[in-house]
Amino acid sequence: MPRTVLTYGTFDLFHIGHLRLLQRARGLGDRLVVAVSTDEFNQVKGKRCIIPYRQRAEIVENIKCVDLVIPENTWDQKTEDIKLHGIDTFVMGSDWKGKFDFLNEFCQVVYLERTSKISTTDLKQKLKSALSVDTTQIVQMIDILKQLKADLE
Ligand code: C2G
Repeated sequence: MPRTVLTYGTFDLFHIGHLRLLQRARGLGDRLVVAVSTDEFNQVKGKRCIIPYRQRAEIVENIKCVDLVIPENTWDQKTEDIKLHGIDTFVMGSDWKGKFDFLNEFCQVVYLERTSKISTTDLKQKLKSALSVDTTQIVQMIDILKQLKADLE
């Protein structure tokens, strides 16, 4: 009997950590179902995404090791999803260790070690610092340009 694996995530600014998690999850079975958190549900989780749900779902859908993408709308849908899709193994990254042990009643629960040194939060931070320019510098530049213009007149 083919084994079906299920995992959940936001997958915002898709990176190597996400890819490795999906590849290893798929390696635990023959078919991989991925529930991608909707933008509305992320608000419930206190997360604001850069990439909107439709695009995150399309990106995950087109990852080779992914067989089906479903929306994640609530915390409580997991038991229903497990029954609906005939799930054998539920997988999450180690940052969720122990949080979903209650699902052992319905299927095997596996936590996979996170990929180190990469996260969406870090990427956002790096982008922010790269984009944040020092306002005093801007003011100085404007002064120099004004002076230059005055000199040229
Ligand atoms: N992940 C990983 N290594 C990283 C970053 C993330 O293995 N460096 C894993 C996470 O552990 C998770 C998956 O990639 O299993 C998706 O991560 P997120 O998009 O951050 O998912 P999250 O917002 O935590 O959503 O109901 C559960 C939630 O929807 C999980």
